Amino acid sequence: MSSVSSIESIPESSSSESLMTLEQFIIDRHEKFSHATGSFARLIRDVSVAAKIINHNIRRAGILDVRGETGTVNVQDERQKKLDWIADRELERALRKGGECCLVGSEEQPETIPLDPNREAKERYAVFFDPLDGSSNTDVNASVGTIFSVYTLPEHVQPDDAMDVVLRPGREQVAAGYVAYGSSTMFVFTTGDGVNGFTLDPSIGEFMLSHPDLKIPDEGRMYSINEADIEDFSPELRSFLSWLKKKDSETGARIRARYIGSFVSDFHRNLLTGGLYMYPSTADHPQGKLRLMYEANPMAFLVEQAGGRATNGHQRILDIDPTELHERTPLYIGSPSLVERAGAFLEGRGSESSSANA
Ligand code: P6P
Repeated sequence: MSSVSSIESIPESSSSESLMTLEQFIIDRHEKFSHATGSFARLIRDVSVAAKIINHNIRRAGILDVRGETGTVNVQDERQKKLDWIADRELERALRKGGECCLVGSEEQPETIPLDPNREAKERYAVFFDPLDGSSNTDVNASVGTIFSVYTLPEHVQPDDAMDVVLRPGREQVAAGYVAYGSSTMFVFTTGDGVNGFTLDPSIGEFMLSHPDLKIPDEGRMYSINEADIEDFSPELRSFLSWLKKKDSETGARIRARYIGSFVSDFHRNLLTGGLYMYPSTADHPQGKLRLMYEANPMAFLVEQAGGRATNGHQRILDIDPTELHERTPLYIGSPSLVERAGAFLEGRGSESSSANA
């Protein structure tokens, strides 16, 4: 007969014993979701199923023939990676088969795509997504991500209505999230009631609640920007970058630069440790590079739910009225103190001699 102590020393075979799955979480919080309908729970499940399939392909990129390019150029005039195409296919397929979504808008598709829900869905969800952000990293085994944004179409809006009717300001989102395919695979999302992070347990194929109620630190330890473009930056932005590089007058500490060419990964690290991601207007991208509908808006919703800020340098991202599916925006997103400081500098109110807490 084994003694109790020896039984207690047996390690858990997976996280299932101690943590809650994504599906259990959604059911458990059902009544708390601002969109507490079974239809919404199924929609989030559909996105998570696509995430697991995308993860499966990414984790075997060197074995499966999924690296490299498709040989086509997407609507962004970017050479499409095979994994871009796979991720786009899996998200659209999961949402079409799930039957809860009536419209998708993808970075990889020129126009929005009306889907015919296979049953009379109580809610008419529209999902916008960047299927694989930072995909240039996939061939060099660096982190990438998926970003999604969820709206309910107003009664008067039909899925095949004109863009300026279908596209709503980010403040009208009912959910948003991302999947970070990093050293582990994480599913992080909000429904307007805080931000929660789930880590994929490959041994059971479930996303397990590992980061409940995420809040971004007010101060930042990292800043992310491609300083190769510094000659394109405004004098105000260059002044802000000089201020960022100063040692803290009291602690002597310095903020660190981290820029890995994947918005999701830079954003995720800044969300957990505090920090600021910036993609300003540049010569190659006068309107900024990040797309409003499926990159800036969902991450702005998330970061505000976690206590952070997101602006285009002057205006709250979530208040921008979109007119095109693929429109871009300058983006400053992360810890509130850093986003607000960036805004002060960009509006000529910053001083390089001011201390971090001034
Ligand atoms: P650059 C990836 O293409 C992306 O949209 C973001 O994920 C990333 O932060 C940025 O572009 C990198 O752009 O111009 O610095 O190479």
